[in-house]
Amino acid sequence: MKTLEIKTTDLKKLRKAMEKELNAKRYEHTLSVAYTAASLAMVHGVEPSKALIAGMLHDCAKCLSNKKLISICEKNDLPVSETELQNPAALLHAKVGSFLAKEEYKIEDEDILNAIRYHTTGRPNMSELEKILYIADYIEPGRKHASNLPMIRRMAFRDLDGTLFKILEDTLSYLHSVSGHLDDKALKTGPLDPMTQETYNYYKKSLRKGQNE
Ligand code: DGI
Ligand code: FE
Ligand code: FE
Repeated sequence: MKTLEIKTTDLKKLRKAMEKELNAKRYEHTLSVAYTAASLAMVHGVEPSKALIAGMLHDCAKCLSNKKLISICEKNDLPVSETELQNPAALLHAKVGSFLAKEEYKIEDEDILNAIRYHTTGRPNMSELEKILYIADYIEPGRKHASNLPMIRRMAFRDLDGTLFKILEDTLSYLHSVSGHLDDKALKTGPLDPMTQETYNYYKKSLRKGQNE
């Protein structure tokens, strides 16, 4: 396992910065995600301190306005898709968060930066840390409304890919249900990001392949 040196003082600094940057509810969520991710990392052979940092910073851009999110992207040549423009709060905070993690909070570890970058949509062929952050964000103790939570929480400590797929399935079905029409592109939450669908397709195929082997 590749270890990452993280000083307690650094972690304390990040925590304080998040307390300042986020509203109270988002800060509580952040702490819960950080420690849930660290616990998952311990079970699945990933460096816990990496998971802790990824969790601590994953929503660092969540309390920025849509205008600010878009202007950070424009100023720094971060590409913004049509879909992201329609729901910047949900879809751009991960991309901008990853950018800020590197530039403001001086995180150099690419795996941590990618975990933050893809924590909302996932992506095909995710690293173990990327999966852990994606899952921790969904199962942290403060989450209450997602479907199948007790089952998904248990599963997360045994089977990362299966859990990831179940969450993707439930997220897609949630995103469609708020619109009421499975084929309605104009979802209330903004359109589906093609990456969410690609991630779902990828894991559906890879899990099926695993079962047939
Ligand atoms: O930032 P959090 O609220 O902790 O959670 P998150 O970053 O996973 O997701 C923010 C929201 O984005 C969540 O309600 C699910 C939603 N989401 C995930 N994939 C897509 C999406 N929303 C849209 N419009 N399109 C997607 O593909
Ligand atoms: Fe988020
Ligand atoms: Fe989150």
